[in-house]
Amino acid sequence: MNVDPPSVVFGTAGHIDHGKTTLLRALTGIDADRLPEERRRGMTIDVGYAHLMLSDGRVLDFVDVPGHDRLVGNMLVGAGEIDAALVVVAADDGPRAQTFEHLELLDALGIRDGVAAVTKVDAVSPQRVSDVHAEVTALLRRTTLTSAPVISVSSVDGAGLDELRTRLSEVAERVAPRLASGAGGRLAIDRVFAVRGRGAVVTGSLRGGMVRTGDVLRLVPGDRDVRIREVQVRGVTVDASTGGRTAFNLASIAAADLHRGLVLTADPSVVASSRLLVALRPAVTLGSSVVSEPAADESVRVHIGTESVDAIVVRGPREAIELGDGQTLAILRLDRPIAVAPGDRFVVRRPSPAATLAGGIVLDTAPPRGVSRRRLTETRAERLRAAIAREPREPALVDAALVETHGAVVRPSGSVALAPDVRQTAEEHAIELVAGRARTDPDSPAVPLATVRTAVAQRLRRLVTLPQVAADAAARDVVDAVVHDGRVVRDGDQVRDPSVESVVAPATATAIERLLGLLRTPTPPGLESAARAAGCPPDAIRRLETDRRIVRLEDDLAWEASTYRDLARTALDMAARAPLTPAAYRDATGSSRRYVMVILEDLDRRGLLTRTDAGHVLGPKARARVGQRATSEQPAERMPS
Ligand SMILES: Nc1nc2c(ncn2[C@@H]2O[C@H](COP(=O)(O)OP(=O)(O)OP(=O)(O)O)[C@@H](O)[C@H]2O)c(=O)[nH]1
Ligand SMILES: [Mg+2]
Repeated sequence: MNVDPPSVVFGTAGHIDHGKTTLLRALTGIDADRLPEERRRGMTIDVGYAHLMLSDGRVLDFVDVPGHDRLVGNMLVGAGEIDAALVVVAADDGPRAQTFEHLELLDALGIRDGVAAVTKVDAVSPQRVSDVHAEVTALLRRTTLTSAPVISVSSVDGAGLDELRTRLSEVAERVAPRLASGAGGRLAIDRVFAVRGRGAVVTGSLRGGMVRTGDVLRLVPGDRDVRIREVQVRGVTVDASTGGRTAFNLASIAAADLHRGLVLTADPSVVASSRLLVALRPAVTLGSSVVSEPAADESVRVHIGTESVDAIVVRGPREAIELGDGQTLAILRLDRPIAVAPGDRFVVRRPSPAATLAGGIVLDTAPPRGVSRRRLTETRAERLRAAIAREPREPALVDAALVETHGAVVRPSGSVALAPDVRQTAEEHAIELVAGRARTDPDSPAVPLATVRTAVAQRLRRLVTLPQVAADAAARDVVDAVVHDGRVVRDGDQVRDPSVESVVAPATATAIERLLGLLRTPTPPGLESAARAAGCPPDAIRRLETDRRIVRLEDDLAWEASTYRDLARTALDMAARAPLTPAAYRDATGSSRRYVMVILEDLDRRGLLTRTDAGHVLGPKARARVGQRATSEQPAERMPS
């Protein structure tokens, strides 16, 4: 397969008419102003694209943006998909409003790599060039682009272009290793075309992994599967793209169903969400306007990837947490769900009067609700932020930090990851429950497994936000763990404290066994007289009943549990074949009418049998069970082909 390494994408930035598009044309020979209106008016309106083939075969991609102050939204579409910046300042004009504004936005997005070009040096004096050069250097110092080199160029006579190419190439070399790995390809759509006879084509900057022809990607939001019919990189059909400017021809989806801002991805961490836990950093102010941080519950516009959406910054008491570096925690409540993943960078702007308020990074795309919100402490938030900002990203660290802040995370498989402190509390609860029984009731220290699991599940749901099914699964796991490491001993479907065996009064244990022996028959004696004969105290009988070791259907009538189960199974087996009469059941079990009537009534009541004139037939509950068994046990040759 013939694939190139991922290319670094540079985004232009700078004031209107400062020569961004002209510089790209001089560097690459490509006119990024492709719209007729752009060519007519000599200005960039929407994002444009160009690329530069270096002498060593590497390719640099460029996203060109408009400098017009009213088109800052389009500037942010471009800036949302770049790895590095090409900041352009005209030598005649010097830094102007959108120079400041674009630098603020790049800073908010955390763009640290790039080059600045002072253009139009052919039109001014050398002194002017060196003044503007110094001004630009000083400006960059105040932003994340603090170490970007400043190069003086002329797109008219070509002065400085070789040096600019060299610097761009150096930046690309430094940035490229960051692009190599990822959890799966991801392309934020910036353009959509309907191509006659071929369907929908989308373009964007691919990141995070390779995408091949024939791959199926998820379209987010919507979670629709979309097959990649064809991959193009800079207009050439290829087997796969590893990253950089990429176009996909998509099968079985109409262009009308696609738009800028949607994401195509194989990365499972990209989800549709409208509620995000984020770390915000106040925007740097380079222009004259002084801007305050977004106030709590202030309406703002959030720009993320090629998407933008209205949002509210929520900073409730739980989120009132200061992180390091002047960052603060907040919840962004978006107007609608957008595609987002932990680690995504974004810009928060105030629509009117227009201002950049903050930059930020997404920490959690499904922040805790309910009791788990209590877990959001400064330590945990900072640990999560550090794990997400770390380069290269260690998914295991991020995952551990998320489990820590939520307390419990349900995996796609249905299993539950518990934070260490939650697991410990749950384990201690199980152990204490069993030990408590040994203390308060030494004669009968065993606790049914089901009782312990239920108690642990309840405890878990008081500690962390978990659906019941997940809490049950987690509780099962916790009890298994304490059994496994010997802190609780399991006997069949009962558990007991490891220390109690010797503590049980032997006399009581013998009495219990004797009573169970007496009840291990289809026709047990009266319970009261049997207990007396066995020497079994009343509280031991109650315990046998709650622990389901006996089945008590009347005050004075009980069977040993497994004996009763056998009798019930016989009834159901017979009823499955033909309506079951009390007489036939009595004969089959060697019982008497008094006993079988009690059992049949019990089975009727539980829906396992239904009484008809002809006899008892399988009830709704039993039919459901038989049905399940029949499906799962159906032999393969009888499966419809
Ligand atoms: N003399 C001279 N003129 C230049 C140079 N670079 C650009 N220009 C002129 O400056 C004008 C604006 O150039 P563009 O490249 O369209 O500027 P831009 O930054 O892309 O503008 P927007 O896309 O609208 O933000 C054009 O008339 C160019 O010919 C240069 O190096 N020297
Ligand atoms: Mg332009």
